[in-house]
Amino acid sequence: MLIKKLKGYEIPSSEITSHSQYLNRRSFLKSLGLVSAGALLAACRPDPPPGYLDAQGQAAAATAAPTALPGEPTATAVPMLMDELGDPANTFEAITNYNNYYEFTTDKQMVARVAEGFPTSPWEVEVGGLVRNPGIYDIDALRNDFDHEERIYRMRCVEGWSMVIPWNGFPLSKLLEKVEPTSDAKYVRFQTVEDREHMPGLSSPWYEWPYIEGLRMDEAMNDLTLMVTGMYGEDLLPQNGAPIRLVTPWKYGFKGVKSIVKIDLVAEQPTSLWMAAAPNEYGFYANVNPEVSHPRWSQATERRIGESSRRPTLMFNGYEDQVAHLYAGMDLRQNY
Ligand SMILES: Nc1nc2c(c(=O)[nH]1)N[C@H]1C(S)=C(S)[C@@H](COP(=O)(O)O)O[C@H]1N2
Ligand SMILES: [Mo]
Repeated sequence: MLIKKLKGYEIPSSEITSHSQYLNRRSFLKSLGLVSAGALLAACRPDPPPGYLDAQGQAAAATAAPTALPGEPTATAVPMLMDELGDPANTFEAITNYNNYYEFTTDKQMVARVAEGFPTSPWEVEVGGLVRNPGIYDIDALRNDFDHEERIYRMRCVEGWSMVIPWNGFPLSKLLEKVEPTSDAKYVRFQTVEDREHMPGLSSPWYEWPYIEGLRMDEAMNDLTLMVTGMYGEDLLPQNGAPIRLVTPWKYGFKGVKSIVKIDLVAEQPTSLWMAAAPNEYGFYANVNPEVSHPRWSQATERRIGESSRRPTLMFNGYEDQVAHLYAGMDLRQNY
Protein backbone atom coordinates (compact mmCIF):
# COMPACT_ATOMS: atom_id res chain seq x y z
CA MET A 1 0.00 0.00 0.00
CA LEU A 2 1.31 3.43 -0.87
CA ILE A 3 0.91 5.93 1.91
CA LYS A 4 1.91 9.48 1.16
CA LYS A 5 3.59 10.61 4.30
CA LEU A 6 2.58 14.17 4.92
CA LYS A 7 5.13 16.48 6.36
CA GLY A 8 4.11 17.94 9.69
CA TYR A 9 3.32 21.32 8.20
CA GLU A 10 1.36 19.85 5.29
CA ILE A 11 -2.36 19.32 5.56
CA PRO A 12 -4.25 17.48 2.82
CA SER A 13 -6.35 20.07 1.01
CA SER A 14 -9.44 18.07 1.91
CA GLU A 15 -8.61 18.68 5.54
CA ILE A 16 -8.21 22.44 5.38
CA THR A 17 -10.96 23.85 7.51
CA SER A 18 -11.90 27.08 9.15
CA HIS A 19 -11.10 27.39 12.82
CA SER A 20 -14.75 26.90 13.77
CA GLN A 21 -15.12 23.80 11.57
CA TYR A 22 -11.97 22.44 13.15
CA LEU A 23 -13.36 22.89 16.64
CA ASN A 24 -16.72 21.43 15.58
CA ARG A 25 -15.00 18.35 14.23
CA ARG A 26 -13.20 17.96 17.51
CA SER A 27 -16.39 18.12 19.55
CA PHE A 28 -17.97 15.67 17.07
CA LEU A 29 -15.14 13.19 17.61
CA LYS A 30 -15.46 13.78 21.31
CA SER A 31 -19.18 13.02 21.23
CA LEU A 32 -18.41 9.72 19.49
CA GLY A 33 -16.15 8.88 22.38
CA LEU A 34 -13.19 8.63 20.02
CA VAL A 35 -11.32 11.12 22.11
CA SER A 36 -11.59 11.59 25.80
CA ALA A 37 -11.83 15.13 27.11
CA GLY A 38 -8.54 14.50 28.82
CA ALA A 39 -6.82 13.62 25.56
CA LEU A 40 -8.00 16.87 24.02
CA LEU A 41 -6.81 18.88 26.95
CA ALA A 42 -3.27 17.68 27.04
CA ALA A 43 -2.65 19.50 30.28
CA CYS A 44 -4.38 16.63 32.03
CA ARG A 45 -1.91 14.10 30.69
CA PRO A 46 1.59 13.35 31.90
CA ASP A 47 4.53 12.87 29.53
CA PRO A 48 4.78 11.26 26.99
CA PRO A 49 2.49 13.43 24.86
CA PRO A 50 -1.19 12.67 24.72
CA GLY A 51 -2.94 10.64 22.09
CA TYR A 52 -4.27 13.84 20.69
CA LEU A 53 -6.59 13.12 17.81
CA ASP A 54 -6.92 15.83 15.20
CA ALA A 55 -8.08 15.89 11.61
CA GLN A 56 -4.67 14.75 10.46
CA GLY A 57 -4.39 12.08 13.09
CA GLN A 58 -7.72 10.63 12.14
CA ALA A 59 -6.71 10.44 8.48
CA ALA A 60 -3.46 8.79 9.50
CA ALA A 61 -5.30 6.29 11.67
CA ALA A 62 -7.59 5.40 8.79
CA THR A 63 -4.65 4.49 6.58
CA ALA A 64 -2.16 3.29 9.14
CA ALA A 65 -4.37 0.83 10.98
CA PRO A 66 -6.01 -1.28 8.26
CA THR A 67 -6.32 -4.31 10.54
CA ALA A 68 -8.74 -2.66 12.94
CA LEU A 69 -12.40 -3.44 12.41
CA PRO A 70 -14.73 -0.46 12.29
CA GLY A 71 -15.47 0.69 15.80
CA GLU A 72 -12.87 -1.58 17.29
CA PRO A 73 -10.64 0.32 19.67
CA THR A 74 -6.94 -0.34 19.15
CA ALA A 75 -3.79 1.28 20.39
CA THR A 76 -2.91 2.48 16.89
CA ALA A 77 -6.32 4.00 16.28
CA VAL A 78 -5.32 7.03 18.32
CA PRO A 79 -1.87 7.99 17.00
CA MET A 80 0.37 10.36 18.82
CA LEU A 81 0.63 13.86 17.46
CA MET A 82 4.09 14.15 15.94
CA ASP A 83 6.16 16.16 13.53
CA GLU A 84 7.19 14.85 10.10
CA LEU A 85 10.42 13.49 11.59
CA GLY A 86 8.41 11.25 13.92
CA ASP A 87 9.09 13.17 17.11
CA PRO A 88 6.09 13.58 19.44
CA ALA A 89 4.58 16.95 20.19
CA ASN A 90 5.33 18.38 23.59
CA THR A 91 2.45 18.39 26.03
CA PHE A 92 0.07 21.34 26.36
CA GLU A 93 1.35 21.55 29.92
CA ALA A 94 4.99 21.94 28.83
CA ILE A 95 4.21 24.41 26.04
CA THR A 96 2.23 26.66 28.39
CA ASN A 97 4.55 26.52 31.40
CA TYR A 98 8.03 27.00 29.96
CA ASN A 99 8.04 30.30 28.07
CA ASN A 100 10.10 33.25 27.03
CA TYR A 101 8.12 36.47 27.25
CA TYR A 102 10.31 39.20 28.73
CA GLU A 103 7.52 41.78 28.91
CA PHE A 104 6.13 39.68 31.78
CA THR A 105 9.23 38.12 33.36
CA THR A 106 12.52 36.52 32.37
CA ASP A 107 11.71 33.49 34.55
CA LYS A 108 10.43 30.88 32.08
CA GLN A 109 8.49 28.94 34.68
CA MET A 110 6.78 32.09 36.01
CA VAL A 111 5.54 33.60 32.73
CA ALA A 112 2.25 31.69 32.83
CA ARG A 113 1.44 33.00 36.30
CA VAL A 114 2.51 36.61 35.69
CA ALA A 115 0.65 36.72 32.36
CA GLU A 116 -2.54 35.18 33.72
CA GLY A 117 -5.52 37.41 33.02
CA PHE A 118 -3.63 39.54 30.49
CA PRO A 119 -6.45 41.22 28.53
CA THR A 120 -6.44 40.14 24.86
CA SER A 121 -9.94 41.25 23.96
CA PRO A 122 -10.78 43.65 22.42
CA TRP A 123 -7.67 43.51 20.23
CA GLU A 124 -6.75 45.11 16.95
CA VAL A 125 -3.81 44.67 14.60
CA GLU A 126 -2.91 47.68 12.50
CA VAL A 127 -1.41 46.75 9.13
CA GLY A 128 0.14 49.59 7.16
CA GLY A 129 3.25 51.20 5.79
CA LEU A 130 4.08 50.63 2.13
CA VAL A 131 0.76 49.05 1.14
CA ARG A 132 -2.17 49.99 -1.07
CA ASN A 133 -4.80 48.76 1.42
CA PRO A 134 -3.81 49.66 4.97
CA GLY A 135 -6.27 48.38 7.51
CA ILE A 136 -7.12 47.75 11.13
CA TYR A 137 -7.97 44.10 11.66
CA ASP A 138 -10.05 43.01 14.62
CA ILE A 139 -8.79 39.81 16.21
CA ASP A 140 -12.15 38.11 15.57
CA ALA A 141 -11.85 38.91 11.87
CA LEU A 142 -8.34 37.47 11.84
CA ARG A 143 -9.63 34.32 13.53
CA ASN A 144 -12.65 33.91 11.29
CA ASP A 145 -11.84 35.41 7.89
CA PHE A 146 -8.66 33.43 7.35
CA ASP A 147 -8.71 29.65 6.98
CA HIS A 148 -6.78 28.17 9.86
CA GLU A 149 -4.58 25.12 9.55
CA GLU A 150 -2.82 22.98 12.09
CA ARG A 151 0.96 22.97 11.63
CA ILE A 152 3.14 20.81 13.82
CA TYR A 153 6.40 22.74 13.96
CA ARG A 154 9.66 22.36 15.81
CA MET A 155 10.67 25.42 17.81
CA ARG A 156 14.36 25.89 18.57
CA CYS A 157 15.23 28.61 21.08
CA VAL A 158 18.58 30.31 20.60
CA GLU A 159 19.35 29.30 24.22
CA GLY A 160 19.60 25.63 23.17
CA TRP A 161 16.25 24.05 24.04
CA SER A 162 13.46 22.99 21.70
CA MET A 163 9.88 21.75 21.53
CA VAL A 164 7.44 20.35 18.99
CA ILE A 165 4.27 22.45 18.97
CA PRO A 166 0.92 21.97 17.19
CA TRP A 167 0.01 25.51 16.21
CA ASN A 168 -3.20 26.76 14.64
CA GLY A 169 -2.81 29.64 12.25
CA PHE A 170 -2.79 30.94 8.71
CA PRO A 171 0.04 31.88 6.36
CA LEU A 172 1.18 35.49 6.73
CA SER A 173 1.13 35.64 2.92
CA LYS A 174 -2.70 35.57 3.02
CA LEU A 175 -2.79 38.74 5.09
CA LEU A 176 -0.10 40.46 3.00
CA GLU A 177 -2.04 39.68 -0.19
CA LYS A 178 -5.01 41.56 1.25
CA VAL A 179 -3.06 44.72 2.07
CA GLU A 180 -1.16 44.68 -1.26
CA PRO A 181 2.42 45.74 -0.53
CA THR A 182 3.85 48.27 -3.01
CA SER A 183 7.04 47.50 -4.94
CA ASP A 184 9.01 49.62 -2.43
CA ALA A 185 8.13 47.24 0.41
CA LYS A 186 11.19 45.06 1.08
CA TYR A 187 10.69 44.02 4.71
CA VAL A 188 7.91 43.41 7.22
CA ARG A 189 8.20 44.88 10.71
CA PHE A 190 6.21 43.45 13.63
CA GLN A 191 5.50 45.09 16.97
CA THR A 192 4.31 43.61 20.27
CA VAL A 193 1.82 45.43 22.48
CA GLU A 194 3.29 47.66 25.18
CA ASP A 195 0.86 47.28 28.08
CA ARG A 196 2.55 48.89 31.09
CA GLU A 197 -0.35 48.08 33.37
CA HIS A 198 -0.14 44.32 32.85
CA MET A 199 3.47 43.71 31.80
CA PRO A 200 5.84 44.26 34.71
CA GLY A 201 8.88 43.30 32.61
CA LEU A 202 8.50 46.51 30.59
CA SER A 203 10.08 48.40 33.48
CA SER A 204 13.38 46.61 32.77
CA PRO A 205 15.90 49.19 31.51
CA TRP A 206 17.93 46.53 29.68
CA TYR A 207 15.72 46.43 26.59
CA GLU A 208 14.35 48.96 24.15
CA TRP A 209 10.63 48.32 24.19
CA PRO A 210 8.40 47.58 22.39
CA TYR A 211 9.55 44.15 21.16
CA ILE A 212 10.24 44.49 17.43
CA GLU A 213 10.97 41.79 14.89
CA GLY A 214 11.26 41.68 11.13
CA LEU A 215 11.34 39.47 8.06
CA ARG A 216 12.54 40.03 4.51
CA MET A 217 9.62 40.04 2.06
CA ASP A 218 10.39 36.61 0.57
CA GLU A 219 10.70 35.12 4.07
CA ALA A 220 7.38 36.68 5.02
CA MET A 221 5.72 35.21 1.91
CA ASN A 222 7.15 31.71 2.46
CA ASP A 223 4.46 29.12 3.14
CA LEU A 224 6.05 28.10 6.46
CA THR A 225 5.58 31.60 7.89
CA LEU A 226 2.51 31.50 10.08
CA MET A 227 0.31 33.96 11.93
CA VAL A 228 -0.71 31.89 14.94
CA THR A 229 -3.87 32.33 17.02
CA GLY A 230 -4.11 28.88 18.61
CA MET A 231 -2.29 25.85 19.96
CA TYR A 232 -3.64 22.30 20.45
CA GLY A 233 -6.85 23.60 18.86
CA GLU A 234 -7.49 26.15 21.62
CA ASP A 235 -7.06 29.92 21.48
CA LEU A 236 -3.52 30.91 22.47
CA LEU A 237 -2.90 31.60 26.15
CA PRO A 238 -1.17 34.88 27.09
CA GLN A 239 2.17 33.20 27.79
CA ASN A 240 2.32 31.91 24.20
CA GLY A 241 1.55 35.32 22.68
CA ALA A 242 -2.22 35.66 22.69
CA PRO A 243 -4.14 36.65 20.81
CA ILE A 244 -1.85 36.52 17.75
CA ARG A 245 1.86 35.91 17.19
CA LEU A 246 4.32 35.06 14.46
CA VAL A 247 5.94 31.63 13.96
CA THR A 248 8.91 31.04 11.62
CA PRO A 249 10.07 27.50 12.44
CA TRP A 250 13.43 27.59 10.59
CA LYS A 251 14.55 30.59 12.67
CA TYR A 252 15.42 30.82 16.35
CA GLY A 253 12.37 31.19 18.55
CA PHE A 254 12.93 34.87 19.31
CA LYS A 255 11.83 35.78 15.76
CA GLY A 256 8.33 34.61 16.79
CA VAL A 257 7.11 37.96 18.08
CA LYS A 258 4.14 37.67 20.43
CA SER A 259 0.90 39.62 21.00
CA ILE A 260 1.23 41.63 17.79
CA VAL A 261 -0.51 45.01 17.51
CA LYS A 262 1.21 46.47 14.46
CA ILE A 263 2.58 45.15 11.17
CA ASP A 264 4.32 47.56 8.80
CA LEU A 265 5.67 47.02 5.32
CA VAL A 266 8.91 48.96 5.11
CA ALA A 267 11.82 49.67 2.74
CA GLU A 268 14.69 49.29 5.21
CA GLN A 269 15.69 46.26 7.28
CA PRO A 270 14.07 46.68 10.72
CA THR A 271 16.22 46.63 13.85
CA SER A 272 14.83 44.01 16.21
CA LEU A 273 14.87 44.32 20.00
CA TRP A 274 17.57 41.65 20.17
CA MET A 275 19.75 43.28 17.50
CA ALA A 276 19.57 46.53 19.46
CA ALA A 277 20.33 44.77 22.77
CA ALA A 278 23.36 42.75 21.56
CA PRO A 279 24.28 43.30 17.91
CA ASN A 280 27.29 40.98 18.10
CA GLU A 281 25.10 38.11 19.37
CA TYR A 282 21.82 38.48 17.49
CA GLY A 283 21.49 39.36 13.82
CA PHE A 284 18.52 40.03 11.62
CA TYR A 285 18.24 36.58 10.04
CA ALA A 286 18.59 34.31 13.09
CA ASN A 287 18.32 31.15 10.99
CA VAL A 288 18.85 27.98 12.98
CA ASN A 289 22.38 26.86 12.05
CA PRO A 290 24.30 24.20 13.99
CA GLU A 291 27.56 25.37 12.39
CA VAL A 292 27.40 28.98 13.52
CA SER A 293 27.96 29.25 17.25
CA HIS A 294 26.50 31.90 19.47
CA PRO A 295 29.48 33.92 20.79
CA ARG A 296 28.88 32.36 24.22
CA TRP A 297 27.82 28.78 23.36
CA SER A 298 27.69 26.19 20.59
CA GLN A 299 24.50 25.74 18.58
CA ALA A 300 25.42 22.20 17.45
CA THR A 301 23.02 20.47 19.83
CA GLU A 302 19.82 21.15 21.71
CA ARG A 303 17.74 19.75 24.55
CA ARG A 304 14.24 18.75 23.53
CA ILE A 305 12.02 19.62 26.49
CA GLY A 306 10.96 16.29 28.05
CA GLU A 307 14.18 14.51 27.05
CA SER A 308 17.30 14.16 29.16
CA SER A 309 20.10 13.91 26.61
CA ARG A 310 20.88 16.43 23.91
CA ARG A 311 20.20 15.87 20.23
CA PRO A 312 21.87 17.38 17.16
CA THR A 313 20.43 20.64 15.89
CA LEU A 314 19.40 20.47 12.22
CA MET A 315 20.28 23.03 9.55
CA PHE A 316 17.37 25.48 9.27
CA ASN A 317 15.82 23.44 12.10
CA GLY A 318 15.05 20.66 9.60
CA TYR A 319 13.25 22.90 7.08
CA GLU A 320 16.14 23.15 4.62
CA ASP A 321 14.07 21.94 1.66
CA GLN A 322 11.54 24.71 2.17
CA VAL A 323 13.82 27.67 2.87
CA ALA A 324 17.46 27.09 1.82
CA HIS A 325 16.79 28.75 -1.55
CA LEU A 326 15.98 32.02 0.21
CA TYR A 327 19.63 32.33 1.24
CA ALA A 328 21.37 31.06 -1.90
CA GLY A 329 24.64 32.95 -2.33
CA MET A 330 24.48 34.55 1.12
CA ASP A 331 27.25 34.05 3.67
CA LEU A 332 25.37 32.54 6.60
CA ARG A 333 28.20 33.40 9.01
CA GLN A 334 28.05 37.08 8.14
CA ASN A 335 24.25 37.06 8.00
CA TYR A 336 23.63 35.39 11.35
N1 LIG B 1 7.07 39.96 22.59
C1 LIG B 1 7.88 38.93 22.80
N2 LIG B 1 7.91 37.92 21.91
C2 LIG B 1 8.74 36.85 22.12
C3 LIG B 1 9.59 36.80 23.25
C4 LIG B 1 9.55 37.89 24.17
O1 LIG B 1 10.26 37.93 25.20
N3 LIG B 1 8.67 38.92 23.92
N4 LIG B 1 10.46 35.73 23.41
C5 LIG B 1 10.83 35.00 22.18
C6 LIG B 1 11.59 33.78 22.45
S1 LIG B 1 13.21 33.99 22.93
C7 LIG B 1 11.08 32.53 22.23
S2 LIG B 1 12.05 31.15 22.38
C8 LIG B 1 9.64 32.35 21.91
C9 LIG B 1 9.01 31.43 22.93
O2 LIG B 1 7.69 31.14 22.56
P1 LIG B 1 6.78 30.25 23.53
O3 LIG B 1 6.91 30.79 24.92
O4 LIG B 1 5.40 30.34 22.99
O5 LIG B 1 7.32 28.84 23.44
O6 LIG B 1 8.92 33.57 21.91
C10 LIG B 1 9.60 34.67 21.33
N5 LIG B 1 8.72 35.82 21.22
MO1 LIG C 1 14.20 31.97 22.57
